[in-house]
Amino acid sequence: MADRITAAKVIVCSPGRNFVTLKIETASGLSGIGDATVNGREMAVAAYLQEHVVPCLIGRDPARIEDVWQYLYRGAYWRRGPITMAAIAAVDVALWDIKAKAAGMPLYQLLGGASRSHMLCYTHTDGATLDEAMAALERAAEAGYHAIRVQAGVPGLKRIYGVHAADAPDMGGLPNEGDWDTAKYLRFAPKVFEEARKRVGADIHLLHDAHHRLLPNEAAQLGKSLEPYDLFWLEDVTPVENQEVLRHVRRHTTTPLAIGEVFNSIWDCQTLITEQLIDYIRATIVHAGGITHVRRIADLAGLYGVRTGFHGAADLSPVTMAAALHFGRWVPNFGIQEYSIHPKDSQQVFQWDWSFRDGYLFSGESPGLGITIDEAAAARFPYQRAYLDVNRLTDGTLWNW
Ligand code: EZ4
Ligand code: CO
Repeated sequence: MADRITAAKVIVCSPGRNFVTLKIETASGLSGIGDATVNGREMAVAAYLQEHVVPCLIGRDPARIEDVWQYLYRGAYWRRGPITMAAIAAVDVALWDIKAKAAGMPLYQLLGGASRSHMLCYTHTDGATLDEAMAALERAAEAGYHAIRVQAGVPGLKRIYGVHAADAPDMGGLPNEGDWDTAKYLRFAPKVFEEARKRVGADIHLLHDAHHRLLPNEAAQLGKSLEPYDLFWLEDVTPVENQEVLRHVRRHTTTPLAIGEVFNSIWDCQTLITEQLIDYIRATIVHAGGITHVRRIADLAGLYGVRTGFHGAADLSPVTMAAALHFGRWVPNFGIQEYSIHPKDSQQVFQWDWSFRDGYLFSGESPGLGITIDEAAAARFPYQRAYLDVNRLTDGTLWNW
C-alpha cells in the first residue's frame, strides 16, 4: 500500500542566522527535510508553507514527487517568484529525502549515481583595503582552497557588498546601507586582480562577484579589463531582469560569466542558456523549486555547454548544501560549488554527513540527504528579524545591492 504524508512542520530557527526548514513525516515512519530560507523574508515563506501548502500535503503519497511538484507549481494560479519557489523547493527536497531513505540509498544514487568522487568548491575572501584583501587571499590559498572569490574595498567608498565593514551605523534593526560608485569600482577592480595574480600565481582559480551593480556596457568594460587575470568567473554583472543585455556583454569579453543566484525558474535563464550568454548557472535548489526543477535547468544548461556553479553562501542552510552535494555528485555538467562555513550554533540544530577536505566537498553515504534537524535544539534559537543590506549611489540614489 502507498505510504502517506501524515504531518508537515515548518521550523524557523536562528542558530547564528535565520533558517526555515520543512519537516515532512509519513505513516510508515519515514521523515524528510527541506530548506525554505529566503534571507530577509523568512516569515513570508514560513506563512506560505504553513497557511497554503501544508494543508495540501496531508494524506498525499510522498512517492509522487513529480505530481506534488506540479500540483504546487501549476496548481497555483500565482506561479513563480522567490517565496513560492522556495516553498516548493522545501517540499520537493523533503520528498526526495524520504524517497531515498525508503530506497535505502544516498540521494545521489537515486539521481543516477556518481559522476565524480568529490566536488571543487570556492571560498570567499575580502578586505577593506587591497593589502587586507590580499592577506585574506593568501590565507585561503595556504588553507588549501583551489578556487577563491576575491572582494576588496574600493578607495573612497565606505561600505560595499562582500567586504566586512566594522563601522556600520546603527540602523535600529532596519537594513544597513552601502554606498556605491561604479566609476571608482571599474578603475580599481583590475588592480585588485593584477595584485592577486602576483600573490598566488596562475594555478589558483580566482572569482569575483559584481553583485548586480553594473549597466550592460559597464559590465562589458569590466569583463574586458579583467581578461589578463584569467578569472574562473565574473558573477552577476548586471541586474537579472533583462537576460537580453548579456548579448552585449558577451560580444565584448571572453571573461567567463556566472549568473543566477536569485533566479527561481528555468524561465529566468532560458535565453542566457540557449544563446550561450553565460558559462555557469548559479540558480540553486532552495531558490529554484528544488531538485525536480533545478534538474531541468541543469539538463538544459548541459545542452549548451553551461555548467553548474550553485549559490552556497552561509544563508543557504546546511540542508541546501546537503542537497546540492548529492546533486553535484551526479550532475554531468557540474562546474563548481560555492562553499561558506555556517555559524557554529547551526551544528547544534543540524547534523550532517557531508564534508570538506583539501579544498573539495564530499557528499555523505547515509540514506537520503544525510542531514537531520534537532527540533529541541532549534527551539533554543528563536527567529530574529534580520535584513540584507540596501545600497545607494554616493548622491543618495537607491541602487541594486
Ligand atoms: O548576496 O547569499 O555569491 N554570493 C552572494 C551572496 C548573496 C547572499 C544573499 O542572500 O552573492 O553573498
Ligand atoms: Co553572488
